[in-house]
Amino acid sequence: MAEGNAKGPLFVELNTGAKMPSVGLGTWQSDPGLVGNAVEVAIRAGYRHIDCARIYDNEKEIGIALRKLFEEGVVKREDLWITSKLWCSDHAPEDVPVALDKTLQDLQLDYLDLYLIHWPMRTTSFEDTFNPKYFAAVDIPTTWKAMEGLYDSGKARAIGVSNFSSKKLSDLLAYARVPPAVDQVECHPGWQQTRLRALCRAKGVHLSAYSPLGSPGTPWLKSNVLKNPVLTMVAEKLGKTPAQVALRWGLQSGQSVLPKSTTEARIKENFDILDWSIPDDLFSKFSEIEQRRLIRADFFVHDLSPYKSVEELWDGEL
Ligand code: NDP
Ligand code: 1BO
Repeated sequence: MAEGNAKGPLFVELNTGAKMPSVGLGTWQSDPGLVGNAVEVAIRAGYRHIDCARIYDNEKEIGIALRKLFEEGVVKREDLWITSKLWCSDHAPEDVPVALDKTLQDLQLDYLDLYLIHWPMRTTSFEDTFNPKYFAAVDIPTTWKAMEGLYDSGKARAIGVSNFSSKKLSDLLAYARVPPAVDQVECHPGWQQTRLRALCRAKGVHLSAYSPLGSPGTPWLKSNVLKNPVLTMVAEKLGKTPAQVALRWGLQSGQSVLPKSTTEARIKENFDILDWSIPDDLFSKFSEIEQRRLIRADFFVHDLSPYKSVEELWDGEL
C-alpha cells in the first residue's frame, strides 16, 4: 500500500508495519570515489532510502558519507531507511550473522532497516564468486531461519528476499515463521512482473523495483527501455524525462523504485516524481510495451550450479 501527499516523501507500508520511503538510491556499479558523494547529494536532495549490498564493494564509503551527514546534523539515523543484502557466499546459517555484522561495520550502523537474501543461489567463495567450481546447493529454508534470527535480534528490522520468482516466493511463504517483507526484483516498463506483482499483492509482500530505468549503463544488457516509444511519447506530453516517467510508472503501480545514479543532476531529476502523476489514458498505454527480462543471470547457470538453465532459475518467468 502506498501513501503520501502531493509533495514530499512517499512511503510504502511493509507487513512489519514499517514505512519504507518509496524512492531509494541504488548503489550497484556506483564506483568508489563517486558513491559517497552520490549518497550525500541524494540525502541533501530529500532521499531517505539507500539500497546497498556487500557485493557492491562500496559499503565502507557509504558508511563514511552517512557518518558525515549524521555528524553535520543533516539527517538522523532514524529518518533513514538502509537496505543491504546477504551475498551468495554467506548462506550457511553460521555465516549469516557474520555477514550482517560486516555490513553493519562497513556502513557504521548498528541496525539495518531491511536485509535481503540477494539471490536464491549459493557459492562457497566471495572473491571468485562467479566461478562455477564454487557453486553449491541452495538451502533457502536453513538460510531463512538464520535471517529470522537476525530479525529477532533487532539488527535487521525487516527481512526479505531478492530475485525470487513467484514459485520460490510461494515456497518460502509456506514455511516462513517471519514472512518476507519484500521481494526486490527487476521491474520497469519493459519487464513489468505482472504475475509476481499479483502474488505479492495477494500475500502482503512488497515488490521493490530494481533497475527501474532498465539499467541503461550496464552495456551487456543492451537496454533500450528509456527509448521505448510509449515512454518518450508520455514524457513529451507531460513535459518530463523518460527516466521520470519510468519511475513514476513504478510508483503508480505500487512498487518502490531504486534508481542508481552518481550524477548530481540525475539524482535530483529521479527524485522529482512525487508531485505529479501519469493520467489514466496514458498509463494504460504501458500494457502495450513488449516485455523482456534484462537480468537473466546466465552467470549462475552451469552444469555445476543448482540451476542448469535460466528457466530453472526463474521457474519459467522469462
Ligand atoms: P537503473 O535502472 O537504476 O539505471 C542506472 C543507470 O541509469 C546508470 O547508468 C545511470 O547513470 C543511468 N541514469 C540514472 N538516472 C538517469 C536519468 N535520469 N536519465 C538517464 N540515465 C540515468 O539500474 P541499476 O541496475 O543500477 O538498478 C538500480 C539499483 O537497483 C542498483 O543500483 C541496486 O541498488 C539495485 N539492484 C539490485 C539488484 C539485485 O539483484 N537485488 C540487481 C540490480 C540492481 P549515471 O550513474 O551515470 O547517472
Ligand atoms: C550480480 C548482480 C547483482 C546486482 O545486485
